[in-house]
Amino acid sequence: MDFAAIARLSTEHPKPIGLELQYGTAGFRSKAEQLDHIMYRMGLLAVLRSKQTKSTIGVMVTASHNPEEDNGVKLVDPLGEMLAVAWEEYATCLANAEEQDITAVLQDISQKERISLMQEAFVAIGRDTRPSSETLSQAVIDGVTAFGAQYHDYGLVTTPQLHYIVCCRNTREQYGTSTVKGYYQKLTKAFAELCKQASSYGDTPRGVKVDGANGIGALKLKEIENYLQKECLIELFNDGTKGKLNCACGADFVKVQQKPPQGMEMNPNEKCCSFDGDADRIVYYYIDSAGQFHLLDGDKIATLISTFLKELLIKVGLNLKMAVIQTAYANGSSTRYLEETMKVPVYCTKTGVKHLHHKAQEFDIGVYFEANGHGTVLFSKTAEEKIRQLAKGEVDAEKKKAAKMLENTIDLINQTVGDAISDMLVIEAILAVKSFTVQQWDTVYTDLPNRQLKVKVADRRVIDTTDAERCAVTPPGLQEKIDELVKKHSLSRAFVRPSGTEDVIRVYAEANTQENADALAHEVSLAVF
Ligand code: 16G
Ligand code: ZN
Repeated sequence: MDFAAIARLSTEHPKPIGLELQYGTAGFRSKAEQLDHIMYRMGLLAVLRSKQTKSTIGVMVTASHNPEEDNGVKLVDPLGEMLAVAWEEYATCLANAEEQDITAVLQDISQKERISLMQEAFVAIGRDTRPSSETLSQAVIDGVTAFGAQYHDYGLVTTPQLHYIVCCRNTREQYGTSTVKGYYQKLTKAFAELCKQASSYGDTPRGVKVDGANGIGALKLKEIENYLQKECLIELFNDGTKGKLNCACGADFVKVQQKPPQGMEMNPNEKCCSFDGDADRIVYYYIDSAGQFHLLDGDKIATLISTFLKELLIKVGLNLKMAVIQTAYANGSSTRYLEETMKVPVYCTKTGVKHLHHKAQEFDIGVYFEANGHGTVLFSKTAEEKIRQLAKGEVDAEKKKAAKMLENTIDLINQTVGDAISDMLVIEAILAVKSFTVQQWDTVYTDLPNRQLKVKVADRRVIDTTDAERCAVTPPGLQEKIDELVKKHSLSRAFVRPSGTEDVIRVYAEANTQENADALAHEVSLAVF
């Protein structure tokens, strides 16, 4: 192993003096100009992780919904999951090491994890459309080659496309063909099959307006359109030709501001959706004839998908355990509707995709969505086998049809991670099959008015939470105060948690009216001091 080469090249990717960064819930995120050394080092770390797992590891250069000037990087584990938690610490350690210590840190990790350095390694690299991404991904490549490993630069891809590719490569193409073209073919075939089941198929062309957040999602949506037949007419806005990435547009803007993005022409009752900057989140919305804005977020999406799946499961008569996984941010109405009306068990985990994903793996079918629009569905191996068996078996026509629809849904969903393009196609297919308008979908249940606030404090770590972030254990007395405040309103709920991505405390409140939700959020934020 040529550690001298690693050390030599690392001087070309120097660490700014005193800069300390942490591999958080979304990998590393910072101003782009602070990230060159991080990229080089993550190239190195990806090689180590690849040697350890004897698999392809992914490196995605993106800062998702952050401003265009930011950038970031995330590692993708063998089956397309988020990097294992133990390795987040190694990532932080390597990122903050002084230059002369880099090789020692690498050797230390190798020893701890008993990694054979002679093992071959392969890294799959992808990037978003940020102006800084190309140079930064070159720094990742420098790290990979300094370590003497092989790589493939997939260039401009969405985050979920890279997750898909990594999974395909490591399952010997069982999950699909490990190219962007393979991804389009897999998804559009499943989508066409699913849409064929819609009784209205062919009568009214169904359309959706998409806000591409001026990012990679827009680019990739244009590509997938070439593979789509006429099942879905996509009208793309914020395609990156005029506006700036994530600037007054995109899923995060729409969800947080609770208003339409700029750059989109909306007519009353038209179905619209927004992607985020790396296309792993999606939210839907429309404006009604009175001009009022209606948001259909991750909770509404989880409800639509799980209801659809449950109805099909009843038809095929398979006794599979399905659950919906949410976070504390899930609107109380969605949880109530799922549990009480749909009789679907609901579980709550801490914020962050890895927590939801992990919990969802415990079920035959685990539907997980964060309210912000990141989510997918996981099918266990057994569930998948049973469904595929039924779909090709000698069963009655109705059963077979339902089994085929479940099979198409399995193929249409990106099980590796939340995926705006895949989720959009799943939603469009379900709406077509059920002959549902966006308004009908919206009225399945009514969201409780809610408010999110952020509070700047000296040290956000003074707040520690339990019970999936719904209860504050420190500082002493805070939870009691919150409980008192919540009691003053009806249908109310509130919690506080330290953000994992910003130096702030987040406050969430919901209540029977918007005024009460606003008041409660305000009162709780005062209690934090
Ligand atoms: C990250 C998470 C997202 C979560 C958000 C919360 C991943 C890939 N992303 O963006 O799931 O909702 O952080 O941010 O896990 P916060 O801790 O600042 O509220
Ligand atoms: Zn994202």
